[in-house]
Amino acid sequence: MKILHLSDTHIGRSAKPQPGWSVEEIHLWAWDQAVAPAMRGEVDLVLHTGDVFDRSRPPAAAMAALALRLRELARRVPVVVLGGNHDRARLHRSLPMGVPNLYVVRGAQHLRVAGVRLACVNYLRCAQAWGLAATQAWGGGADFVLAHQAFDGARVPGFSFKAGRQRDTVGEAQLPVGAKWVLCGHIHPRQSLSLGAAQVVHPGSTAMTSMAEEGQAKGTVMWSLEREITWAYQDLPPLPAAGPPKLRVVERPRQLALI
Ligand SMILES: [Mn+2]
Repeated sequence: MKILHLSDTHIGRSAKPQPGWSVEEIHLWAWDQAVAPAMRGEVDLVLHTGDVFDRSRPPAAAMAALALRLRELARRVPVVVLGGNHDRARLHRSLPMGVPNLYVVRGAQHLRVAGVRLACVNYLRCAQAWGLAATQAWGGGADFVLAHQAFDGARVPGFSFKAGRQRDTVGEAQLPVGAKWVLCGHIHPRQSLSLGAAQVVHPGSTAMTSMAEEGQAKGTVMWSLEREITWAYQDLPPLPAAGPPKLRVVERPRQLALI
């Protein structure tokens, strides 16, 4: 089976709008590119590891645009969405309710979706609290841990996270015993790191959110669960210079023939 893992879509923000593109259009375009394999029916499960929106109270237009996309996506494939530090605890209020196949994590939860066991923990400010929540979400065992944290050894330009130095940086001691794969958001340059017996995999953000991210490859991670579990980064295509596809207002139906 295939799992599409994306993260940090920060709908509603961009530090560097390009000519012909608005801030919102860049992030929605990146979203559409990121989930394209799922829309084509090529994956069995989609996992989003947090910072869906850029703010905990997103603009109404951003919520509407994403609601439309999530409904379409969840019609094709189950979707699990985790809350990041930007979403805070309000994420479930910013996403459509009652959509079959759309799972929005509240706090810490153990989910079984598409036959995969997921230990899901929304962002927490305290690594110790994260450890307790993760152990609860782990339950009797899970295939993947879903997180939105910095883990010991994660890097951003000019800085390395170290457990014990920052209150919310998670160390090996806080991982549930037996955890092998951690699918993680929060760190925008894509990277993977080893933490004891576990591998922490960050797909990174889908579009630039600050100038510090200039030049970084943006994309998602595709997981493959066959005899063994493997994963690979997927690059998003570069932003088309021509700008986003525009919706056109049709005043009279017969004008359709002219488009
Ligand atoms: Mn983020």
